[in-house]
Amino acid sequence: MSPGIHPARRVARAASRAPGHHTLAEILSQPATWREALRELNAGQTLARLAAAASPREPWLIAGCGSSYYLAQIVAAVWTGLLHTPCRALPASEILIRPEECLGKGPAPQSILISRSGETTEVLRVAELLRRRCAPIILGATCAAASPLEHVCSMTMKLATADEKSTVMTRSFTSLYLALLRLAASLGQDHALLESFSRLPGLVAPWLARQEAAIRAFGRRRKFSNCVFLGQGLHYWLAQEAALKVTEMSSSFAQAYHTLEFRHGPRSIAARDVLITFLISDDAAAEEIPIVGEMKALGAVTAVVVNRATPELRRNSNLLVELALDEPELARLAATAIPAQLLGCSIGLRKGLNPDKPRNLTRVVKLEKKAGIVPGGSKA
Ligand code: F1P
Repeated sequence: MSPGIHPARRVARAASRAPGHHTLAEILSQPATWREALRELNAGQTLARLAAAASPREPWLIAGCGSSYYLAQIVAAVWTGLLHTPCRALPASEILIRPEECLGKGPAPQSILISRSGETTEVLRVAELLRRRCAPIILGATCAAASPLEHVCSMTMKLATADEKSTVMTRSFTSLYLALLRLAASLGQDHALLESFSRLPGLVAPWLARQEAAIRAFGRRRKFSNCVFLGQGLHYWLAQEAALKVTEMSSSFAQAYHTLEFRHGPRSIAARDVLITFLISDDAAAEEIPIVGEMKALGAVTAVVVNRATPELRRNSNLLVELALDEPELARLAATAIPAQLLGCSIGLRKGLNPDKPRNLTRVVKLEKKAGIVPGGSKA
């Protein structure tokens, strides 16, 4: 035991070494982090520079890897709706493997590259490719205060306050989401959405304080052989991200489907040791809610994340997480992402793993320079 260290500091130091300490702290810090990250965005020049440079009604290309790719898919759907222009999301690897198919023959489209670290090789190489293909805008979206990404992008949105010690993306994911949502709400002049950003952190903080213990206890209580996440529309990509969180933090099998697609075959895996989590959307709730009861009848363990619960959901959910937020669904989506983060962390701890140091993972995926799909051997 180190002599001379104040007992309180000894306790704090021991706590900081506890498995999952950083990951859990980052998950629980999200409402406060969102407030700071949005303040950082408002204080920066990204919004003004983007508004000046963006071509309205021109398409956008949005790319990333891992969680940042799933975020790219969510942002592409949101930007398409708010800007009324086609926005397409792709994994960075696909653009490198099939540049002509992804970028067409002429100049590349205005683009957004999402990378928490700003160091992921595939993303950097897409940035170089977009420059060679004369993309009019290459907006980097990162949580790194300084990174190679900003040197290859034409402008960079940096949310350093949302960066993490952890390997797994949690608050960086939701903060980058809210910042990119804020940009589109401003460009698309969606005033109701714009007003929600200042309220959201103050509404989600007490909600999270009330919900987190029950969600974590639920993840610890049972042993699941498989975790399924279901969602329609935007929630499908949030379901993909949720499945990745559980896989990364707990080295567990997890997969995502469109909710109504689950009936067309995958439901064959419903069983007593399978957790099926429903991310209920506003516009498809009437079609999604009956499936919760169907899966419960097959013996599966059901968890539901919904804005307003119904008596049917209360009857058929083993875990019900109700947001009860009178805010636009696009703003609520950041809160909808949190239960799966907590589940992944608690399932990992239950398995005796350390979510702060996920098995087989590194915080950044860096590729050696070699011939093949990427420059140094790119076909582009
Ligand atoms: C992307 C990423 C993460 C994944 C892991 C490895 O990183 O693939 O999504 O969870 O941390 O890196 P980045 O490009 O967003 O830094």
